[in-house]
Amino acid sequence: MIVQPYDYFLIAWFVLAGLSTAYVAIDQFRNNPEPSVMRWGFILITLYMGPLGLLLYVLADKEPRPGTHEEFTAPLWKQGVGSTIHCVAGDATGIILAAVITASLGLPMWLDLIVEYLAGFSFGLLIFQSLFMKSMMGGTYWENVRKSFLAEFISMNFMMAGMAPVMSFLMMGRDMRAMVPTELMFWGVMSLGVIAGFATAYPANIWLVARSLKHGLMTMRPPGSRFDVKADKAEHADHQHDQMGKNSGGHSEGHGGHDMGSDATRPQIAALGALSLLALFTGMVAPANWVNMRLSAHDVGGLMMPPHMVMDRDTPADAMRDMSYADPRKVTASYDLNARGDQELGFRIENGVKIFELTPSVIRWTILPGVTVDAYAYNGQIPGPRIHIKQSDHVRIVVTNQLPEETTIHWHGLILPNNMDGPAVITQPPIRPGQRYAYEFTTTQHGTYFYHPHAKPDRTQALGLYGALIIDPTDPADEVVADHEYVVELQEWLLREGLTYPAMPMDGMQPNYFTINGRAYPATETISMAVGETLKVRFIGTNNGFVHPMHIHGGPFEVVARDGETIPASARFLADTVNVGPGQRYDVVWKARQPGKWLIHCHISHHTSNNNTELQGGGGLMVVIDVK
Ligand SMILES: [Cu+2]
Repeated sequence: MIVQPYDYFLIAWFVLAGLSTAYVAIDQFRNNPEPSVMRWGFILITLYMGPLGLLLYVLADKEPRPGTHEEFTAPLWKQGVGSTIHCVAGDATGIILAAVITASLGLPMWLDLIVEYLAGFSFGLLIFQSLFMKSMMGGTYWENVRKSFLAEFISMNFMMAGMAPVMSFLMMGRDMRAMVPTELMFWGVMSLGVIAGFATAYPANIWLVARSLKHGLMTMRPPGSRFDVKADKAEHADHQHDQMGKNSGGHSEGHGGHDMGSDATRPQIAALGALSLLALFTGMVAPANWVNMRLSAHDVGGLMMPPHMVMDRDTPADAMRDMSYADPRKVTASYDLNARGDQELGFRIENGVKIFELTPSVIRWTILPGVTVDAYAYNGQIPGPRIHIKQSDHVRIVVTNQLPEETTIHWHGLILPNNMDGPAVITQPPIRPGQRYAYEFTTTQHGTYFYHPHAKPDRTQALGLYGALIIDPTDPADEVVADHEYVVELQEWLLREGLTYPAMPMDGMQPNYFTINGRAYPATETISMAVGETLKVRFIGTNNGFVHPMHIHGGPFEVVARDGETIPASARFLADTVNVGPGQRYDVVWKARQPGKWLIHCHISHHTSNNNTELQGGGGLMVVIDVK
């Protein structure tokens, strides 16, 4: 599924890569007079480098007209391409196979790179260079290994010097789908890595091939085959050492191949070898200055980080998992503006016990016209359904975890048995995905409470898990009554590039949307009342990050309860703003003194904007009281 715009590019890229590879494969075997090892080299390279591989093939290797391959491939730059392809095809195959295996095993990134290097080098040297070339070069297998070792070593070092940082930075970058072989992003990074490796290995290959230390492109015209065409101008290519088999249609005649006959000096080879090692070391080690190379695909594979989140070489996997997006591919239902959160939750009664069901799952919720969040929600609602019970009720709340991660529920402010309190690990094992857990207690208090997860609440509550718990007193005289009642549940959201991250008060994680009861103004509800009537607002700090100074226009309100506890009449006080901190509740009674549109809003002005924009006079934490 498409998560980011570049996913479209990746799909297009791999379609092109597939078509390009098919073309190269067909053309190589039908029309190009080359030894099989080079055919496979170009086919693999085109598979890895897509249209770029095709471009290299047609520019440097594809015989333009019958009998011209020798002459066409003679220029040094083309020989360098052939030499690089020969190396990269084998090395990259080894590296990619190793990368798939190390990702599955969950090896840390630094070890991945070492295994990949060894696998790439081994595959390139032992299979692609020595095994596939033996039939053409003659000699024993181990002679071939020995003779091609140095050139392959230098080329591989430069190749990995280019490929390693691409893998490190992109796999451990924002989009860590790149660590998972079942994701297109993984293969995109591999492609880009091979392209980078090709580019860094190419200059050295030019020199190696010019100094007869490595093979370039070759022509092969077996007698009697359809390639057995007299090459008309093949003599022009005589300066190329490795125009092996030209005109003869046969195998090496000894002037190419591994009979180096190179004029390169030992100091030259040593210097190039040393430089290749330095490049290799830099490419393998330098990224560790920026990314945490100790992490593995098992730790962080598939995560997506918000832009500008602080991510450095010390950031642990746990922090990355905590701050990763709500995966849109795990969304099970979508809700538009007609859906409502905070709906009173129905129950059944068994043996005098009120039984409620809460099922957290991943949903898509509309907070504004055209603005959706991928959220964690109880029963497909944001806020979660309102549990409305009576003081002295015996309740059982059965939780079925349909989230992709662990959860628990904490009943904020309630007096209950310790093992019903909810803190994961501390009072209960977390409820794993797919598991059920029942909370059971008898309420003794009354007032405004709420529930929320206590397993990674900084992540999962920030993604939408919270709901009101309103408990009516057994003695109606204990209730502070008003003509109207409105519950305000606050929330902060971080929505970037169409993806939802858990908002947190830390760098890169600050929220940019704010909701009351799951909607941002102007999509919030309007409260209708008449002059002279009273409104009881129950403010609930269901949010995680900020103290919201909640203010009501049109005159002061009376603060009648705090944190569920009714304030004695003599101690109640007038105010026009209450600081509603995370977890806090304030019940206030406001009187409509004059007709008109009066606002309830947060007094941190940024919180009354939607991604810093204002619409119809504001945004975010704003509700209109329409007094007639
Ligand atoms: Cu605020």
